Amino acid sequence: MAEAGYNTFLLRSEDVYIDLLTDSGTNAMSDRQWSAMMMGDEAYAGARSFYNMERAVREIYGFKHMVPTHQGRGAEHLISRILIRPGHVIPGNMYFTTTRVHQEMQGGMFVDVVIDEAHDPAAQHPFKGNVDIFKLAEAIQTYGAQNVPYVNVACTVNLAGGQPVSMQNLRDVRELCASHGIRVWCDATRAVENAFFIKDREPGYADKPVRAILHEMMSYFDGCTMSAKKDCLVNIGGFLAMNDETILQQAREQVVIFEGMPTYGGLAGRDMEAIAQGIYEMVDDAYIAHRVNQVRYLGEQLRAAGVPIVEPIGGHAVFLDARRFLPQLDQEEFPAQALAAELYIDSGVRAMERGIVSSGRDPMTKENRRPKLELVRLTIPRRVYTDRHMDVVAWSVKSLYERREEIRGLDMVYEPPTLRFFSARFEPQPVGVKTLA
Ligand code: P70
Repeated sequence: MAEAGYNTFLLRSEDVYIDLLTDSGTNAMSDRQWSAMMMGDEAYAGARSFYNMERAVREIYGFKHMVPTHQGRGAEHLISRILIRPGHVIPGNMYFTTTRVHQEMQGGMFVDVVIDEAHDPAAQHPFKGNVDIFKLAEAIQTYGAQNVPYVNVACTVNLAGGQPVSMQNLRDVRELCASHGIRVWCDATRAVENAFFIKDREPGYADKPVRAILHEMMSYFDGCTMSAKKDCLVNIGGFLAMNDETILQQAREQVVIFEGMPTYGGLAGRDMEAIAQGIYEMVDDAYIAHRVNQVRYLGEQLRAAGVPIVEPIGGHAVFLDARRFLPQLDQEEFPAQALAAELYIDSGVRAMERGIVSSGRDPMTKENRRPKLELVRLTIPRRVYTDRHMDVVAWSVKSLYERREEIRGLDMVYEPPTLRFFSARFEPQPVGVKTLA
């Protein structure tokens, strides 16, 4: 851990026992996906594999057009370049790191319009990722509809703890935006998990297949950015999907500069085959129920032991609430970073900080942003681990909780200029610097 600068991103995976850093690209592919990969058409242009992926996106998501990208941030880059101009404001249901960076790089500003409950780890709400319609209306009024190129709605909301958005909320957002002529874009990275929560929690959806729920969700959007590395059960890939042909045209113009031809966007033909097959597998009701319930299985064990976690338990990860876990530490002593490091030292389980380090600095004031949520994310890859692995993780977290008073804070000794969490380095605070309360 010392060699890795107390940053779990800097560990070698060989040195990790159970890897819960992320569910991104860490999925196990099925026999059908592997065999589809053997059929990859590696033509430079117009590959059959592109048309297979396009067909899957049309059928399952329902958007007319699709441009592949190397991963989600590639799609974010394209849509930000196409729609955002300096001075624009992009309301969204909580920030996501890469999404916001691309908005800011185009001279835009992200405005948070998620409901207040999303920022409170203990608040109980079945759809904690919902957009606050009043906050959104206020933002449109304050900045003027002409300065809002689109509203970006993530389903589920990663940094709120994998929390879903309700179908009713999507309808309400659509209606409000339509009345102002504003587009609505989806970050569909984990939309299948969101669809499962709608089935589970929203009246009228219990008997509908997840596939139909996802399709209805997407019908309220003009398009989506997608990191296929999550829901689509692959190791690499993404896409930008839309109905509008002008945006398609612009996306095709941009993608050749940054990713590759519009029929491969930085992906190999075989990658597009694996995504196409994964898109059909991800909406299997039994699969997605198992996936979300495995996350719940880990979360329930921690909750039963009194460990502070974000509730309700989300779709892709269990989030430890580092503020309540380590109340002796100030946020500037990086409690979530310190807790993730301790977990690795205890059991070789790798988690990820999602707090003040991830949040970065305000581009204007250069001060640390101090997010309300100071979390450690235990992210479950799809189709990789058994519930026995989850038992080991629960055991280790519980043992840390029992000796939580001993855990010290960190000092940041190297800070890169952007997306600092990926490569920042830390050192434990010297003993005696801070006396424990
Ligand atoms: C994670 C990954 C990626 C992601 C996402 C949402 C809701 C877009 C993207 C970008 C990887 C990650 C990214 C930044 C910091 C830490 C980890 N999330 N929207 O582990 O997609 O990675 O394919 O470019 O969650 O949560 P991509």
